[in-house]
Amino acid sequence: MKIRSSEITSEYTYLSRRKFITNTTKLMLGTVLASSCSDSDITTNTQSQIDNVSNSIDSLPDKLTTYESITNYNNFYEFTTDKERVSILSQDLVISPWTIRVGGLVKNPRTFDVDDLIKIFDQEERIYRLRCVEGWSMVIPWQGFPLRKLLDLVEPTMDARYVRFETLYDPNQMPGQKSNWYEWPYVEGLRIDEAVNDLTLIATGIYGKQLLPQNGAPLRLVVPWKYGFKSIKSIVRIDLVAKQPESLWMKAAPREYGFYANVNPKVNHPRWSQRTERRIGELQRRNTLMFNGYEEEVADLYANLDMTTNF
Ligand SMILES: Nc1nc2c(c(=O)[nH]1)N[C@H]1C(S)=C(S)[C@@H](COP(=O)(O)O)O[C@H]1N2
Ligand SMILES: [Mo]
Repeated sequence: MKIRSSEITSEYTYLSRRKFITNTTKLMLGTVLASSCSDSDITTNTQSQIDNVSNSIDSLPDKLTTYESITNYNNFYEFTTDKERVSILSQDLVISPWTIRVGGLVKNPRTFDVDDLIKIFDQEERIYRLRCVEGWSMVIPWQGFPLRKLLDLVEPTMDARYVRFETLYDPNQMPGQKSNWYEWPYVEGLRIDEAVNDLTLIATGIYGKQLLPQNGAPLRLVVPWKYGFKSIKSIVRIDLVAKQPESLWMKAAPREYGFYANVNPKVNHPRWSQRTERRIGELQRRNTLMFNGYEEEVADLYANLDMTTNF
């Protein structure tokens, strides 16, 4: 009788091994492409600030969004729902010292100081599209490390099937948390195979500079094929869990926001079309791409999922 390797190792171990192989292949491809795509003036003079940036695995022909726009047009409801005021209201967030606890269904639960964590892993550059469910998008040159590397350190057990993320809860520093429109803290989740996918990043910076509070300093998730709200900011806690986590948005508007939230131009939001998007810095709207343009990398994760809904 044939035994699938997923039955004799944990799902986690199985998936990470598989993903490691694709990772190596793409890294090689990235080295060739990366040289043609750095058209930003900020990149040139700040690149030296990070000593160990490897080449992007996902270089894009799209023009980068300016540092100015990325850091001044933000969604971070813990501060305000006004995108142009997040950068002002978040300036005093204390981002150092900062600890992050990684636990739940793992063999080695650990609490990391963020400064140590950043030293453990090489920082890679990844240029990704970010598509907000509201219908705007950006192209952001992140630095960070694959979430998979962090999960490897804590060794998820056989029962771990999902990853749950939580943002800092501190209404004194985050005035938006005084509103009870939402159930704080902000929570998000991924299926474990999504979490170990090559594209899934823990970001620590943008344009070669440390992340600013408005972008989710000191550590935020980036899942480029999903709507932006999945990319949870200012994470203090990551837990491996058995059941699908319920996110803040699923609780706030269960008929509008599902768990998967994969970018899909064919599935409209109940209140607006998702067929096109406004790229910040451009005049014409663009067509929204399936999985935000990452179909090749992620479509096989959803072979058994109904793609006519977003839930
Ligand atoms: N904790 C937290 N994370 C969050 C949000 C938020 O309000 N709180 N907004 C999300 C949404 S809707 C988007 S589009 C992105 C925006 O990221 P950016 O401001 O860095 O572009 O962050 C996501 N992560
Ligand atoms: Mo968003």
